[in-house]
Amino acid sequence: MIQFPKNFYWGAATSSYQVEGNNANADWWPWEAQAGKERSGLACRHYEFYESDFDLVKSLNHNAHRLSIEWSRIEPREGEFSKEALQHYVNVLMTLRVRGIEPMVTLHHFTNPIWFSESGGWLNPLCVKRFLRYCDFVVRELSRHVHFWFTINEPTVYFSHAYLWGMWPPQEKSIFKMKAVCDYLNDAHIEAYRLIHKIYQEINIAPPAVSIAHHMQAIVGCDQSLKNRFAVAIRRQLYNLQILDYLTRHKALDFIGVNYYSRHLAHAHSWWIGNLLMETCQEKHHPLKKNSLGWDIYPEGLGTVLLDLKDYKLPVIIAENGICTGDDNERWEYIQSHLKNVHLSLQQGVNVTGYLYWSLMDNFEWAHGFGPRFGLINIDYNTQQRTVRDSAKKFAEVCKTGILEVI
Ligand code: IFM
Repeated sequence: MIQFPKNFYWGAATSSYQVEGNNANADWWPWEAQAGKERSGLACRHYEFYESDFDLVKSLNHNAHRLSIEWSRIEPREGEFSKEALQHYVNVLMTLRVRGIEPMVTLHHFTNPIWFSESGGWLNPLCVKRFLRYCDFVVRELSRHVHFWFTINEPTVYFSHAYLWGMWPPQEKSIFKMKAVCDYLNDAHIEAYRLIHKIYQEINIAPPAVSIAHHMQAIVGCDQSLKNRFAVAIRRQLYNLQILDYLTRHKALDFIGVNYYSRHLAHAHSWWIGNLLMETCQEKHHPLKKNSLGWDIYPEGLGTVLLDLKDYKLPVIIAENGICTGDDNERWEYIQSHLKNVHLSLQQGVNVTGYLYWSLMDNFEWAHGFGPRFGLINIDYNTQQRTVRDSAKKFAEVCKTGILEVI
C-alpha cells in the first residue's frame, strides 16, 4: 500500500477543441477538411454537457480538473471579443467550484483562431501581442475563479508538429520557422506570466500559480555506446530541460506542469548532428507493451523525468499522463504503474503536488481522429452516452483515499 500526501490534487484533463464540439472558428476546423482528416465535428458536445460531465467528475472523487479556454470562441474575429463565450467559461468554472473541484486552466492548447492563423499565426511578429490581448480579456474576468494557469500546452510538441514535421496546421517544414515559433512561444509565456501576476495584484487577490504544460519523454539510449550516451545527454537537455532552464532564468514559472506518456529510444548511427539529435531505434531489441498509437509504455520513465525536475525546486503537477487502449485493464495497469513512480519520486524529494489523468473522456485525438481511446469515461459518439470505465472507478478510490493498494 502506498500513501500520497494530504491535499494532493487528483483529477483528469481535457482541452476545449478535443471535447467541446463545433469549434468552427479554430484553424484546425478547415484544416481537417483540407487535409482529409476525420472531422472533429460535435466531438463530445462537452460545451453543452459540461454540467452533467462535472457531476461525473465529482462522483469520481476528483478534486481538480484541467480544461482549456478556446481562443477562437473568445475572439472569433480579430479584436472582437465575445462576452457570451467568456460567460460560458465563467459558468464552467463556477460549476467546478460548487462541486469542490479546483479548476486548472490552459490558455492555449494547440488551436488558434482562423484569423490569427491566416495572418501568419505564430510567425507573425504581432503574435505575442495578439495572444496577450486575448489573455488580458480572459484572465481579468476569470481570475476570481482560477488559481492555476497553464499558459501554453506542450510548446515543444506544437512547434515541432506544426512547423518542423508538417503534421499539423500550418504544415510548415522548416527548422528556421520552428525556431522562430519556439522563440515567440517562449516570449508569449513570459509575457503572459507577468500579465497574469499583474492582474492578480491589481485586483488584490492572492498570487496565482502559472506554468506551461511541458511534454517530457524519458530519453533512453538504445545501448551504452559513447555515441548514444552523448545523444541522450544532448536530447535530454534540448527536448526536456532547455525550455525549463530558459523560463526559470526569466523567473516565469511558479510550478512545473509535466505531460508524460512514453519513452524516446535514442540510437545514433553516426556522429552527424541530425543522427545525434533525432535518430531513434528501429530494432525490436527493447520490446515494451505499447498503447494503441504504438507508443512504448514505460512507467519508470515518469520517475526519471520527475527526478530531473528536483533541482528546479518548484512544485510539480503532472498535468497529463494516460494511455489510449481498447483494453481498460491496461488503463488501470498504466495508472497504477505510473502512480508508483510518482510516489517514488516523492520519496526522493520531488515536490509533486498533483496528478491529472489524460483524459477525462475519450475525445478527438488531433490528426488521429476519434480512434484512440484515452478516456476514464467511454463516449459513444453515436448517442453521446457516457459510460464510466472500471479503471475510472478504481482511480476514484485513490482520489478519495490517497492510497494505492499495490499488487
Ligand atoms: O491529446 C493530447 C493532448 O492534446 C496533448 N497531450 C498529449 C495528448 C495525447 O496525445
